[in-house]
Amino acid sequence: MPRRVAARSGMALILTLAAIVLAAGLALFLQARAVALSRAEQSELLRDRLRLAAAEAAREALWTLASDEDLQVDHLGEDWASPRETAGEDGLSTWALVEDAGRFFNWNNLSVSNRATRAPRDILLDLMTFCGDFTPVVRVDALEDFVDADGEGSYEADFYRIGETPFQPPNRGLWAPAELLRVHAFSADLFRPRPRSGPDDLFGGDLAASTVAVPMALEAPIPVNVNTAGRDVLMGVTGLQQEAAVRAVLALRQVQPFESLAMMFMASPELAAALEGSVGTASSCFRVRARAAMGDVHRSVLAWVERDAKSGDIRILQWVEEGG
Ligand SMILES: [Ca+2]
Ligand SMILES: [Ca+2]
Repeated sequence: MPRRVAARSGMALILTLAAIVLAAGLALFLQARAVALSRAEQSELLRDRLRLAAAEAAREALWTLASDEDLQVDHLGEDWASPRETAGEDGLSTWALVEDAGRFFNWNNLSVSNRATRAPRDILLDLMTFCGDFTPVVRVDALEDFVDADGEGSYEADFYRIGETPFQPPNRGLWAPAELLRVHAFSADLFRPRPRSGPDDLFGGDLAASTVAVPMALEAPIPVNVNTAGRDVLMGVTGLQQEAAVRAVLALRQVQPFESLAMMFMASPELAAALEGSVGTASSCFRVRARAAMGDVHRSVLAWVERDAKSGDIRILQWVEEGG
């Protein structure tokens, strides 16, 4: 029956054609999938490579910090304080920077007190005023209760139990500056850079650039380092009446870093007395930021470390990796 054979042949042909089309489609699909997979694998490999390169850049920067020959004095002219950059032929670049905590005011200083002439809260009140916040008292009170160990105060557990999202204040130091936004009366606006009307603008300080949250339990406030702190921080620590003294400190340390507080006492007895217990000439906590990039992919590391004042040994307090 030729017709049936013909029909079968036709059917067979259609099936064969369909199979070929399907096979071709499958091959294309598999090929596309293989390319996609290998791209994913490649970018995974690149991210891993950048993560390692960023960690390595941070490690090298910390190595320089540990090799600091003078642990009694820390200033911006020392090797560890310079940013480090590398650029490989394959397009992989790294960058790392070590900064001492003494360059900034540590928010967590509010969790402890000492017998300093200027209490951490007084310093913070002046620093915030200097940064253009003219009603800092409520914020400083709230932060103090947030980070201090006890539960006595106006802004403790009872205060946060009401409201839309009740929570328990931690009664410990902040682990990251972002935690500040949970503290009553703090908002992101406080940390936005503001235009400064001039170099002598008395209320033009930059709060975000002047403060850190050192993730470490404290026995005493971390002192501000007179050799590394910027003008804004020094203005806060000395109080707003001491502008001339701050200018003198900045000028003197340009010539030679302060090797001891006695040296600062000779330069300005009044200032040295006002700052007793709040400042130092060396630092023990440091922040390292490192980044590795290739094209538009990067990985970064932010770490906090503590350096032993005698041996120079470095202990990692916090290590955070990020990437994009
Ligand atoms: Ca040093
Ligand atoms: Ca508390």
